[in-house]
Order: sequence, then structure tokens, then C-alpha cells
Amino acid sequence: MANSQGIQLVDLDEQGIDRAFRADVLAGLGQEQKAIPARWLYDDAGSQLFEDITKVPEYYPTRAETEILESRGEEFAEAIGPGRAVVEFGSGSSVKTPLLLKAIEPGAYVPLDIAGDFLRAAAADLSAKFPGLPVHPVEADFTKKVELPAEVADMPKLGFFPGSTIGNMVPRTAVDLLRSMRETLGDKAKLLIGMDLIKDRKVLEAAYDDAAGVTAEFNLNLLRRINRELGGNIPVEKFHHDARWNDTFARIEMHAVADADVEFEVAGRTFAMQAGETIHTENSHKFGKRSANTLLLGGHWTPVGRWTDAEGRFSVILAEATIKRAAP
Ligand code: AVI
Repeated sequence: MANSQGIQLVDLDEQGIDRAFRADVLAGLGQEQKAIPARWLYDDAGSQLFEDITKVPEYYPTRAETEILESRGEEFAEAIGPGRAVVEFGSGSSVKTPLLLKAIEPGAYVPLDIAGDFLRAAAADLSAKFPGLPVHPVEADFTKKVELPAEVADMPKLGFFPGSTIGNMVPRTAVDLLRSMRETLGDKAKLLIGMDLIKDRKVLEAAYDDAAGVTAEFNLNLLRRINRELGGNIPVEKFHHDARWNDTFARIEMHAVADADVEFEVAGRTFAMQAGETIHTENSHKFGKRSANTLLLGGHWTPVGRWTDAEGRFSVILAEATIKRAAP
């Protein structure tokens, strides 16, 4: 998971500190509304905590999307057709990816990821499950156009981006990513993408603030990571996790809220927060049918199919590469 979120090459300074992490944290804590990019939630501990989140009863997206992939295989096969190179953005889930590959008779599987270790492990796992399927892992930053292996050059492509990870990006970044995917996959491509749906705010807020406190741990782990890796002394015990629905942006926001006035240091710089002030740590955008379509269209993808789970909580959308035209 760190992989599909963690779009960064690790560049360490003389003291072994990740320069990009330090730069993002110092810039983020220096803003009036403190905010740190969500990708930093996924160190080893954070990635494990995210895995744990997918199993808590309140967090429905993983189960709802899996239900769709499990139950709609025949319809996917019909809509997608055989012989496509499935290009997965991120190293792949050991549960979801096999469900898709089993359903559609792919020509090859190409997982893309910036994190080589995750990538090789996922590729080996998949090869073992699908012995006849050519698997070509590519270590790359998929937020930019990626050169795909020569072996799949002549196959039509199917991009696969499950999990509603697109929802963790603000619309502008999401559109940039969709356009890069379009460039990577080419004119005849299709894209199968998971997008979580707008629903009762109580259900959403509970999904991001489970009773067992796993999501709270996931959120506060970021502050612990800052202390560990950036020589910080944030008093983590004086913060609590908050998940709140922002209706204007149609998103759940995670914040770490200071319970008292606090002062702390990170990487030699001093910061102060008043009681009630927050560090914004993640957005998880939710979509309606039309807002999902608008985002895809902005990314040069034309939606052609849509499936939801039985309870209507989550959608999986099939889109085709939009063909460029000079005029309406
Ligand atoms: C990875 N991503 C799609 C998750 C989500 O639902 O936005 C991350 C997450 N954050 C808290 N819980 C889950």
C-alpha cells in the first residue's frame, strides 16, 4: 500500500534523513492550517496499520469493492474482452488483482510501482497464482508517463486502479494522474477504477474513526514517524485523531488535533499549536455518479460502465481512453 500512495524516490542526506519527508513536514507545519501530504502515513508501521484498517467492521470500502470484483466477473469479461495487458497502478492487492485476472483472460500483467521491493514480491506472488500469464513488473513513478515493456507493445491495455486511491488526491492532482495514465496506456486503452461513493456522513465518519482505534493509530503514527525520523519531540499523547466530513469538497478529512497548547521541535525548528488547532493529514474524496464521470472526463477517460456493491456504497467504473478531437 505504501507503494500506490508513496510516489517518491528516497533521497537521504548525510544523516540518513529523507530530504523530501523533511521538506514536506517543515513546509506543512509552517502553514497557517498545518497539513502534511498523506503519502507520509505509509511507513512500514503505517502500511501495516492500513492493512488492519481494511479489516475493521466500520471500514467498508475494501469489502465492498472486493464484493463487486468477485460477483461481476462475467460482466467485466464481456465489457473488457480478452487479450489485454493489465497494467496495475501500484503493486497490486493479493485479493483484488487475482479476482480481475481470473475474470478476463488477460494477455499479460504489468504491475507499476516506485517501490521495487513491493513490486517484485507482488509480481512473484501473481506469477505463482497464474503460471501461464506473462508478468512484466516495471519500477517507475506512474504519476508521469511510463514506457511499458516491449513485450506488451502490441496488446491493448487495461489500466487497473482499485481501492479509491484516486480519492486521496485533490481533484487537480487526480486529473493530472488520470492524464498520465492515459498517456502511458495509449489510444485503445480502457481503465477500471474504484471510486468510493458519497453516503450518510455518520457511516463515512465511522469508517475513518473505528471503535477499535486502528485509524486513530494510523493517523497518530505519522506524528511518531516525524519524531523518529526527523528528530522531533511532538507530544503525541496530547493529540487525538479526528475524521470529519467536509461537504464542500465532498471528502473525509483526517486531522491530528492538539488537546492542549503545545510547543515542539522538528528537524531543529520550533513550532507551536494552540489547543484545538489541527494538523490535516489526509483527504479521502467521495463521489457521486456525475462527479466521478466529470473527474474521469477531465483526465481524458470516457466512462462506459459502472458497477456498485449490493448496498450501493462503492463503485467500480470502466472507462475508455477519450479520443482527441479538434472540435465538438
Ligand atoms: C488508501 N485509501 C484509499 C484509504 C482511504 O479510504 O482513503 C486510506 C485510509 N485512510 C484512513 N483509512 C483509510
